[in-house]
Amino acid sequence: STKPSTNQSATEKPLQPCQETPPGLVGRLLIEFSSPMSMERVQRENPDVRQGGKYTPPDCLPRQKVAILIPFRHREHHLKYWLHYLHPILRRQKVAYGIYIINQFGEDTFNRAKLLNVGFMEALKDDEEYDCFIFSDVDLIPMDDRNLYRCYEQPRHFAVGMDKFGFRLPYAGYFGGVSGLSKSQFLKINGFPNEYWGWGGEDDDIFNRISLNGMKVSRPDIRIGRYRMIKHERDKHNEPNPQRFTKIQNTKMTMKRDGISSLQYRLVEISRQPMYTNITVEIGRPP
Ligand code: GDU
Repeated sequence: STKPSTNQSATEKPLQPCQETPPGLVGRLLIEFSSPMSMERVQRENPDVRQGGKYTPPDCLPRQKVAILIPFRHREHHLKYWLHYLHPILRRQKVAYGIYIINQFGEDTFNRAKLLNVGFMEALKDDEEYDCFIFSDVDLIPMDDRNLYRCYEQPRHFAVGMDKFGFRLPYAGYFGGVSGLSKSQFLKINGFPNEYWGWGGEDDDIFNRISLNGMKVSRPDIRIGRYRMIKHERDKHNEPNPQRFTKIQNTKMTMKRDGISSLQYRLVEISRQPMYTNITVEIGRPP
């Protein structure tokens, strides 16, 4: 006889691989941000999420282990809604996952892409079995659970139809909002750029990296890839980066030296919360 695996007792049948299309999906969802939300409620409604925001399907063997990385600073209010909506969706999607908030320490200029590079490194330190990385803004909620948060043959862009863009792609090469790369896809493009400080351009640079390395972005159907964004004022210390237009012209030259290979940061704190893992990090400031 074989040894029982961790989520199966000796008397039960061995677990089967999770189905390619999870059977319990519900399709289009009602997403709203007017009713108040609390972390206590999120915890109460998601008792099967483990400390640090981890989950493994109890009834089948998941095909991928997904780290979900959220660039973050001063958006606690949004985070509650994100966790409230995403934990049940991800559970229905039958993936093994962990949620990581990559929190930029201090008040220097925000750097989304560098935070996501840190998230990639730190998630793998936490669990070397992650083979898929999904990068999500904290204020974007999918409106359909058939938009499967996992990795694909090609780098994935999930947020194709955001409400603020009239549920359409704003331009063909758009890669912002929510995206996902397998570990090997991410390493192939040397990760994300570290040198985009402030708002804008880093998503286009990532799109360029993908194309320049012979890959092609894959996307869900526009009717399924719909998103609601929680409305907010522009944050402090994340002003539009005036260098972004020239920088995205130079991806071919910069991607080899600027990326996961050149990443430097100082960890401030890792704390395991019931619904997520918080990684606070000092990433420096623009030169
Ligand atoms: N963020 C914070 N705190 C901040 C600034 C940003 O947490 O002070 C995080 C949040 O997760 C936020 C994300 O960074 O959702 C993106 O920042 P904004 O919300 O200011 O930017 P947009 O809503 O305009 O985002 C769009 C895309 C992003 C990214 C960005 C350009 O959805 O993925 O490409 O443009 O930098």
